[in-house]
Amino acid sequence: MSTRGAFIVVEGLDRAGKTTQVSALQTRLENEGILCKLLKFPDRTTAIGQMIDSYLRSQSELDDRAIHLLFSANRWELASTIEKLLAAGTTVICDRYAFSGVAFSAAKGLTFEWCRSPDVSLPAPDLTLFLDITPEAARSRGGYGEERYEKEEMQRKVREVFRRISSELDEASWVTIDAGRDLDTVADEIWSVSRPFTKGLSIPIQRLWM
Ligand code: Z5A
Repeated sequence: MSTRGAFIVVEGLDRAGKTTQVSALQTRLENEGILCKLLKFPDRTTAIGQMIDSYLRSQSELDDRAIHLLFSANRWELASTIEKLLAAGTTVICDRYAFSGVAFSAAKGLTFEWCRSPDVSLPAPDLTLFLDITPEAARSRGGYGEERYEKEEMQRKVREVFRRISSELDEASWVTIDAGRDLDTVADEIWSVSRPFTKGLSIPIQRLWM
């Protein structure tokens, strides 16, 4: 098999610096001449994404299971695009993915197994970088905002579910990064962990939770 691009996901709590760090990683990849594409979930630009956006802003109400399935459908909308990009040799960087889906819905009380099921067999990340930050440190970055889940108690529960997710995954594909440090230190660690993956992979695209 010829080489393909790597699928790198950045996960973490609110204010952990995901958006800042995916952008820094994209810049480093481009500077090295590595083809890359940056994606973000939820993708609020699609019809499904607009329903999610309205829910997150508390402009609409939805059953917990219904919103969970919409978040998953939002990923399935882009699954074939991700596969095509990887097959074409492009490194795909993704700001949040299915792990956030499980973490936030399970934190609300839905069962872990039920939360995972709609995302089973999505393209699996080759590497997930979990930006870990304490709720206290996150608060010091400007406090929680206006959106539905931006509350300290919710973020604490989400952090616990992320711990469970990481304990059940292959250690080589899930790397926890201390995101409470300064921006450049975090960016340097992300780069050193990601770099080997960006040379191209010769294994087939893996399937999530299979
Ligand atoms: N959600 C879900 O329920 N189910 C799903 O399936 C998915 C998501 C995919 C929206 O996500 C919500 O959807 C989210 C999970 C749920 N709810 N919550 N919480 P989103 O990704 O659109 O929004 P977000 O995660 O809340 O993004 P955010 O607030 O923008 O956080 P961030 O991207 O991690 O941080 P940032 O924007 O890069 O940085 C935040 C601030 O900190 C900013 O001022 C930076 O300049 C500063 N910063 C960043 N790094 C540092 C360092 N190292 N030191 C100091 N200051 C820093």
